[in-house]
Amino acid sequence: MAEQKERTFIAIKPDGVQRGIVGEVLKRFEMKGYKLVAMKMVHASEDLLMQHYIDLKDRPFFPTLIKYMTSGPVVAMVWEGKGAVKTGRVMLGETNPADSKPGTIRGDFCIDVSKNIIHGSDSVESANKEISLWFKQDELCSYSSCASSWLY
Ligand code: IDP
Ligand code: MG
Repeated sequence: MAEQKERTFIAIKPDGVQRGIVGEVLKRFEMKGYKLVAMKMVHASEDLLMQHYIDLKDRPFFPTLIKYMTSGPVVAMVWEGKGAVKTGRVMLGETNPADSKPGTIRGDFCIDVSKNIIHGSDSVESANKEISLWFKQDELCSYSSCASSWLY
């Protein structure tokens, strides 16, 4: 049962919001069978993004990345289910859309690494960190999904 409670943090970046890809992303995660436990639109602060991307602070593209991510609202979400972190990353595709296979979100909807439309946690540990950074505990909804017995 515990493995079905794995959570990942997914965020549609400002370009994904502007380009109208929010519904498509929601659809893919819903159709897969993952459970939406939190979602909000937020124009994130530089401070929040610096914390979110702290591991990349010494990379040459860091300032551009922060500027990109603060350039407009993002749609932040938490999805729950077995293998949500790893499978979520597979659904996203590679960091560089050029290396992403068709059928993945980045493979289907974007071209350049600097505008790759979506974020997904890369481990359970970073998912937990990111979820607590972006969401307050009371923003995470607790409910049972009627689909769960048909998925597991
Ligand atoms: P990830 O988003 O697939 O986990 P990371 O290596 O964690 O990839 O990088 C975070 C984000 O930084 C990427 O999604 C992308 O938006 C941006 N990024 C990564 N590498 C480059 C680059 O070489 N140039 C510009 N932006 C980059
Ligand atoms: Mg990453």
